[in-house]
Amino acid sequence: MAPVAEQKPPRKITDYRSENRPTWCPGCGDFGVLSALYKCFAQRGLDPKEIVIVSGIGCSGRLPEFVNAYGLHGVHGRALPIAQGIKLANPELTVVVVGGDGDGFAIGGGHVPHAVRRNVDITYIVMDNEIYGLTKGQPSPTTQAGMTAVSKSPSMPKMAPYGVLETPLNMMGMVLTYGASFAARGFSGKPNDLVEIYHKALDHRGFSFVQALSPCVTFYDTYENWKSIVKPMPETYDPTDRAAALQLAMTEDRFHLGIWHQGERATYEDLVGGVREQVKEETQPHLQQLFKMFM
Ligand SMILES: Cc1ncc(C[n+]2csc(CCOP(=O)(O)OP(=O)(O)O)c2C)c(N)n1
Ligand code: SF4
Ligand SMILES: [Mg+2]
Repeated sequence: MAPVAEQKPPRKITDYRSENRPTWCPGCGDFGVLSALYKCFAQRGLDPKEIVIVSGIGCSGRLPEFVNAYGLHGVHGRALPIAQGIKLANPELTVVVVGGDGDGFAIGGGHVPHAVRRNVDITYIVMDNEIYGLTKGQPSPTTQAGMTAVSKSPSMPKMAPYGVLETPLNMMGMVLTYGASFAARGFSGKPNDLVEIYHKALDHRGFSFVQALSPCVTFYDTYENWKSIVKPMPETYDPTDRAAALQLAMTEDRFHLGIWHQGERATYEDLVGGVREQVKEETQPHLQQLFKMFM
Protein backbone atom coordinates (compact mmCIF):
# COMPACT_ATOMS: atom_id res chain seq x y z
CA MET A 1 0.00 0.00 0.00
CA ALA A 2 1.26 3.49 -0.85
CA PRO A 3 2.31 5.63 2.12
CA VAL A 4 -0.30 7.93 3.63
CA ALA A 5 0.50 11.61 3.08
CA GLU A 6 2.93 13.10 5.63
CA GLN A 7 1.37 14.42 8.84
CA LYS A 8 1.12 18.19 9.09
CA PRO A 9 0.43 20.23 12.23
CA PRO A 10 -3.31 20.85 12.71
CA ARG A 11 -4.81 24.19 11.78
CA LYS A 12 -7.82 26.15 13.02
CA ILE A 13 -11.32 25.43 11.69
CA THR A 14 -11.65 29.14 10.97
CA ASP A 15 -8.80 28.83 8.45
CA TYR A 16 -11.26 27.02 6.17
CA ARG A 17 -14.32 29.25 6.58
CA SER A 18 -14.75 31.62 3.67
CA GLU A 19 -16.19 35.11 4.04
CA ASN A 20 -19.50 33.80 2.65
CA ARG A 21 -21.91 32.56 5.30
CA PRO A 22 -23.95 29.49 4.28
CA THR A 23 -27.29 30.37 2.74
CA TRP A 24 -28.95 27.05 3.59
CA CYS A 25 -32.25 26.91 5.53
CA PRO A 26 -31.78 26.72 9.32
CA GLY A 27 -31.47 23.04 10.27
CA CYS A 28 -30.44 21.83 6.80
CA GLY A 29 -28.29 18.70 7.00
CA ASP A 30 -25.72 20.32 4.70
CA PHE A 31 -24.42 22.35 7.68
CA GLY A 32 -23.28 19.10 9.34
CA VAL A 33 -21.61 17.89 6.14
CA LEU A 34 -19.75 21.21 5.84
CA SER A 35 -18.70 21.52 9.48
CA ALA A 36 -17.31 17.97 9.39
CA LEU A 37 -15.30 18.93 6.32
CA TYR A 38 -13.84 22.01 8.05
CA LYS A 39 -12.89 19.83 11.02
CA CYS A 40 -11.28 17.15 8.85
CA PHE A 41 -9.23 19.70 6.86
CA ALA A 42 -8.13 21.40 10.09
CA GLN A 43 -7.09 18.12 11.72
CA ARG A 44 -5.06 17.23 8.63
CA GLY A 45 -3.50 20.69 8.60
CA LEU A 46 -4.14 21.05 4.88
CA ASP A 47 -3.05 24.29 3.28
CA PRO A 48 -6.21 25.85 1.76
CA LYS A 49 -4.14 26.41 -1.40
CA GLU A 50 -3.80 22.63 -1.77
CA ILE A 51 -7.56 21.96 -1.67
CA VAL A 52 -10.03 22.12 -4.55
CA ILE A 53 -13.76 21.59 -3.97
CA VAL A 54 -15.81 20.95 -7.09
CA SER A 55 -19.60 20.88 -7.21
CA GLY A 56 -22.49 20.76 -9.62
CA ILE A 57 -25.81 22.51 -9.05
CA GLY A 58 -28.15 22.19 -6.07
CA CYS A 59 -28.33 23.46 -2.50
CA SER A 60 -25.47 21.03 -1.83
CA GLY A 61 -23.62 22.48 -4.83
CA ARG A 62 -23.23 25.77 -2.95
CA LEU A 63 -20.76 24.22 -0.52
CA PRO A 64 -17.52 25.36 -2.27
CA GLU A 65 -18.56 29.01 -1.74
CA PHE A 66 -18.35 28.47 2.01
CA VAL A 67 -14.87 26.98 2.08
CA ASN A 68 -11.64 28.95 2.03
CA ALA A 69 -9.99 26.87 -0.70
CA TYR A 70 -10.04 26.71 -4.46
CA GLY A 71 -13.57 25.95 -5.62
CA LEU A 72 -15.48 25.38 -8.78
CA HIS A 73 -19.28 25.53 -8.85
CA GLY A 74 -19.76 23.84 -12.21
CA VAL A 75 -22.74 22.85 -14.31
CA HIS A 76 -25.46 20.46 -13.17
CA GLY A 77 -24.25 16.85 -13.07
CA ARG A 78 -20.76 17.51 -14.42
CA ALA A 79 -18.68 17.86 -11.27
CA LEU A 80 -17.01 14.46 -11.56
CA PRO A 81 -15.36 14.92 -14.99
CA ILE A 82 -14.17 18.40 -13.99
CA ALA A 83 -12.67 17.09 -10.74
CA GLN A 84 -10.91 14.18 -12.44
CA GLY A 85 -9.33 16.59 -14.91
CA ILE A 86 -8.12 18.84 -12.09
CA LYS A 87 -6.54 15.92 -10.22
CA LEU A 88 -4.84 14.53 -13.32
CA ALA A 89 -3.44 17.96 -14.20
CA ASN A 90 -2.12 18.49 -10.66
CA PRO A 91 -1.92 15.28 -8.61
CA GLU A 92 -0.56 17.20 -5.58
CA LEU A 93 -3.99 18.72 -4.91
CA THR A 94 -6.60 17.32 -2.53
CA VAL A 95 -9.70 17.20 -4.73
CA VAL A 96 -13.13 16.82 -3.14
CA VAL A 97 -16.35 16.68 -5.15
CA VAL A 98 -19.65 17.52 -3.47
CA GLY A 99 -23.18 17.42 -4.78
CA GLY A 100 -26.71 16.21 -4.36
CA ASP A 101 -28.50 12.97 -5.08
CA GLY A 102 -30.08 14.62 -8.13
CA ASP A 103 -26.85 16.13 -9.39
CA GLY A 104 -24.95 12.85 -8.99
CA PHE A 105 -27.53 10.17 -9.73
CA ALA A 106 -30.05 11.84 -12.07
CA ILE A 107 -28.49 14.24 -14.59
CA GLY A 108 -24.93 13.26 -13.64
CA GLY A 109 -25.61 9.55 -13.19
CA GLY A 110 -23.74 8.54 -16.33
CA HIS A 111 -20.47 9.83 -14.91
CA VAL A 112 -20.51 7.81 -11.69
CA PRO A 113 -19.67 4.33 -13.06
CA HIS A 114 -16.81 5.73 -15.11
CA ALA A 115 -15.35 7.76 -12.25
CA VAL A 116 -15.54 4.64 -10.08
CA ARG A 117 -13.89 2.32 -12.60
CA ARG A 118 -11.23 4.90 -13.51
CA ASN A 119 -10.29 5.20 -9.84
CA VAL A 120 -8.76 8.69 -9.95
CA ASP A 121 -7.67 9.64 -6.42
CA ILE A 122 -10.48 12.03 -5.50
CA THR A 123 -13.22 11.99 -2.85
CA TYR A 124 -16.87 12.26 -3.85
CA ILE A 125 -19.35 13.29 -1.15
CA VAL A 126 -22.98 12.89 -2.20
CA MET A 127 -25.23 14.91 0.09
CA ASP A 128 -28.27 12.69 -0.13
CA ASN A 129 -31.53 14.28 1.02
CA GLU A 130 -33.71 12.13 -1.25
CA ILE A 131 -35.14 15.27 -2.90
CA TYR A 132 -34.31 18.15 -5.25
CA GLY A 133 -33.88 20.85 -2.60
CA LEU A 134 -32.81 23.85 -4.69
CA THR A 135 -35.71 23.59 -7.13
CA LYS A 136 -38.17 23.30 -4.24
CA GLY A 137 -38.97 19.70 -3.58
CA GLN A 138 -39.33 17.57 -6.71
CA PRO A 139 -38.72 13.85 -6.17
CA SER A 140 -35.17 12.70 -6.90
CA PRO A 141 -33.80 9.28 -7.91
CA THR A 142 -33.48 8.34 -4.22
CA THR A 143 -36.93 9.52 -3.05
CA GLN A 144 -38.88 6.71 -1.42
CA ALA A 145 -41.79 5.28 -3.43
CA GLY A 146 -45.13 6.63 -2.26
CA MET A 147 -43.70 9.91 -0.97
CA THR A 148 -45.96 12.86 -1.72
CA ALA A 149 -43.32 15.61 -1.23
CA VAL A 150 -45.28 18.20 0.71
CA SER A 151 -43.38 21.40 1.38
CA LYS A 152 -43.66 23.41 4.62
CA SER A 153 -44.51 26.46 2.53
CA PRO A 154 -48.32 26.80 2.19
CA SER A 155 -47.85 28.47 -1.20
CA MET A 156 -46.02 25.45 -2.66
CA PRO A 157 -48.02 22.76 -4.42
CA LYS A 158 -47.44 19.14 -3.67
CA MET A 159 -44.71 18.02 -6.05
CA ALA A 160 -45.93 14.43 -6.27
CA PRO A 161 -49.62 14.60 -5.29
CA TYR A 162 -50.29 10.96 -6.17
CA GLY A 163 -47.10 9.68 -4.59
CA VAL A 164 -43.78 8.76 -6.20
CA LEU A 165 -44.31 5.65 -8.30
CA GLU A 166 -40.70 4.70 -9.08
CA THR A 167 -38.47 2.48 -6.97
CA PRO A 168 -35.58 4.52 -5.54
CA LEU A 169 -32.02 3.90 -6.69
CA ASN A 170 -29.73 2.07 -4.30
CA MET A 171 -26.63 4.24 -4.64
CA MET A 172 -24.49 2.12 -2.31
CA GLY A 173 -25.41 -1.03 -4.26
CA MET A 174 -24.61 0.77 -7.51
CA VAL A 175 -21.12 2.00 -6.63
CA LEU A 176 -20.19 -1.37 -5.13
CA THR A 177 -21.29 -3.07 -8.31
CA TYR A 178 -19.29 -0.60 -10.41
CA GLY A 179 -16.20 -1.71 -8.47
CA ALA A 180 -15.68 1.11 -5.96
CA SER A 181 -12.34 0.83 -4.19
CA PHE A 182 -13.79 2.85 -1.27
CA ALA A 183 -17.43 3.29 -0.26
CA ALA A 184 -18.78 4.69 3.00
CA ARG A 185 -21.93 6.20 4.45
CA GLY A 186 -22.27 8.93 7.08
CA PHE A 187 -25.06 11.09 8.50
CA SER A 188 -25.02 14.85 8.99
CA GLY A 189 -26.66 14.24 12.39
CA LYS A 190 -23.45 12.45 13.46
CA PRO A 191 -20.81 14.96 12.30
CA ASN A 192 -17.93 13.50 14.35
CA ASP A 193 -18.38 10.10 12.70
CA LEU A 194 -18.50 11.92 9.37
CA VAL A 195 -15.11 13.49 10.15
CA GLU A 196 -13.62 10.01 10.65
CA ILE A 197 -15.14 8.81 7.39
CA TYR A 198 -13.68 11.82 5.54
CA HIS A 199 -10.23 11.06 6.97
CA LYS A 200 -10.42 7.48 5.72
CA ALA A 201 -11.71 8.66 2.34
CA LEU A 202 -8.88 11.18 1.97
CA ASP A 203 -6.27 8.65 3.13
CA HIS A 204 -7.52 6.14 0.57
CA ARG A 205 -5.63 6.17 -2.72
CA GLY A 206 -8.28 5.99 -5.42
CA PHE A 207 -11.86 7.11 -5.91
CA SER A 208 -13.60 7.40 -2.54
CA PHE A 209 -17.37 7.47 -2.49
CA VAL A 210 -19.14 8.88 0.58
CA GLN A 211 -22.92 8.91 0.84
CA ALA A 212 -23.64 11.64 3.39
CA LEU A 213 -27.26 11.48 4.51
CA SER A 214 -28.21 15.13 4.78
CA PRO A 215 -31.91 15.90 5.38
CA CYS A 216 -33.72 18.70 3.59
CA VAL A 217 -35.76 20.06 6.48
CA THR A 218 -37.82 22.32 4.23
CA PHE A 219 -39.09 20.06 1.46
CA TYR A 220 -38.75 16.49 2.77
CA ASP A 221 -37.88 16.42 6.43
CA THR A 222 -36.39 12.98 7.04
CA TYR A 223 -34.33 14.04 10.07
CA GLU A 224 -36.37 12.41 12.86
CA ASN A 225 -36.91 9.24 10.85
CA TRP A 226 -33.25 8.90 9.86
CA LYS A 227 -32.13 9.56 13.43
CA SER A 228 -34.14 6.51 14.47
CA ILE A 229 -33.00 4.17 11.70
CA VAL A 230 -29.26 4.80 11.41
CA LYS A 231 -27.04 2.12 12.93
CA PRO A 232 -23.36 1.14 12.86
CA MET A 233 -22.03 -1.53 10.51
CA PRO A 234 -22.57 -5.09 11.83
CA GLU A 235 -20.00 -6.07 14.48
CA THR A 236 -18.36 -8.85 12.47
CA TYR A 237 -18.41 -6.87 9.25
CA ASP A 238 -15.31 -7.13 7.03
CA PRO A 239 -15.00 -4.05 4.76
CA THR A 240 -12.56 -5.83 2.44
CA ASP A 241 -15.31 -8.30 1.46
CA ARG A 242 -17.10 -6.71 -1.50
CA ALA A 243 -19.63 -9.53 -1.79
CA ALA A 244 -20.65 -9.05 1.85
CA ALA A 245 -20.99 -5.32 1.23
CA LEU A 246 -23.24 -5.95 -1.76
CA GLN A 247 -25.31 -8.44 0.19
CA LEU A 248 -25.85 -5.82 2.92
CA ALA A 249 -26.65 -3.10 0.38
CA MET A 250 -29.33 -5.30 -1.20
CA THR A 251 -30.96 -6.39 2.04
CA GLU A 252 -30.61 -3.66 4.70
CA ASP A 253 -33.76 -2.12 6.14
CA ARG A 254 -31.83 0.44 8.20
CA PHE A 255 -29.11 2.92 7.22
CA HIS A 256 -25.79 1.35 8.16
CA LEU A 257 -23.15 3.99 8.80
CA GLY A 258 -19.41 3.54 8.43
CA ILE A 259 -16.92 2.12 5.95
CA TRP A 260 -18.76 -0.23 3.62
CA HIS A 261 -15.87 -1.26 1.45
CA GLN A 262 -12.19 -0.57 1.05
CA GLY A 263 -9.96 -2.45 -1.35
CA GLU A 264 -6.73 -1.87 -3.21
CA ARG A 265 -6.71 -1.15 -6.90
CA ALA A 266 -4.29 0.80 -9.10
CA THR A 267 -5.34 4.42 -9.49
CA TYR A 268 -5.70 5.99 -12.90
CA GLU A 269 -2.73 8.21 -12.04
CA ASP A 270 -0.56 5.10 -11.43
CA LEU A 271 -1.56 3.61 -14.77
CA VAL A 272 -1.33 6.78 -16.80
CA GLY A 273 2.10 7.45 -15.27
CA GLY A 274 3.45 4.30 -16.93
CA VAL A 275 1.86 5.14 -20.26
CA ARG A 276 3.32 8.67 -20.10
CA GLU A 277 6.85 7.25 -19.87
CA GLN A 278 6.19 4.88 -22.77
CA VAL A 279 4.81 7.68 -24.93
CA LYS A 280 7.79 9.88 -24.06
CA GLU A 281 10.22 7.12 -25.09
CA GLU A 282 8.43 6.42 -28.35
CA THR A 283 7.88 10.00 -29.42
CA GLN A 284 11.18 11.57 -28.27
CA PRO A 285 13.24 10.64 -31.39
CA HIS A 286 10.51 11.88 -33.73
CA LEU A 287 10.15 15.11 -31.81
CA GLN A 288 13.92 15.69 -31.89
CA GLN A 289 13.94 15.14 -35.64
CA LEU A 290 11.11 17.61 -35.97
CA PHE A 291 12.90 20.22 -33.85
CA LYS A 292 16.06 19.82 -35.98
CA MET A 293 14.06 20.70 -39.08
CA PHE A 294 13.28 24.12 -37.61
CA MET A 295 16.64 24.88 -36.00
C1 LIG B 1 -29.17 21.34 -17.05
C2 LIG B 1 -30.00 21.68 -15.84
N1 LIG B 1 -31.14 21.01 -15.64
C3 LIG B 1 -31.91 21.29 -14.56
C4 LIG B 1 -31.52 22.25 -13.68
C5 LIG B 1 -32.40 22.59 -12.50
N2 LIG B 1 -31.87 22.04 -11.26
C6 LIG B 1 -31.04 22.76 -10.50
S1 LIG B 1 -30.59 21.94 -9.09
C7 LIG B 1 -31.55 20.61 -9.53
C8 LIG B 1 -31.66 19.41 -8.64
C9 LIG B 1 -30.99 19.57 -7.33
O1 LIG B 1 -31.16 18.42 -6.55
P1 LIG B 1 -29.93 17.74 -5.85
O2 LIG B 1 -28.85 17.49 -6.79
O3 LIG B 1 -30.44 16.56 -5.11
O4 LIG B 1 -29.39 18.88 -4.87
P2 LIG B 1 -30.04 19.50 -3.54
O5 LIG B 1 -30.59 20.82 -3.94
O6 LIG B 1 -31.08 18.56 -3.05
O7 LIG B 1 -28.88 19.61 -2.63
C10 LIG B 1 -32.19 20.81 -10.74
C11 LIG B 1 -33.10 19.83 -11.36
C12 LIG B 1 -30.29 22.93 -13.93
N3 LIG B 1 -29.81 23.86 -13.09
N4 LIG B 1 -29.56 22.61 -15.01
S1 SF4 C 1 -34.16 23.64 0.59
FE1 SF4 C 1 -33.62 21.80 1.74
S2 SF4 C 1 -31.59 21.18 0.95
FE2 SF4 C 1 -31.96 23.31 0.35
S3 SF4 C 1 -31.01 24.55 1.97
FE3 SF4 C 1 -33.18 24.30 2.49
S4 SF4 C 1 -33.23 22.50 3.84
FE4 SF4 C 1 -31.27 22.45 2.76
MG1 LIG D 1 -30.99 16.42 -3.16
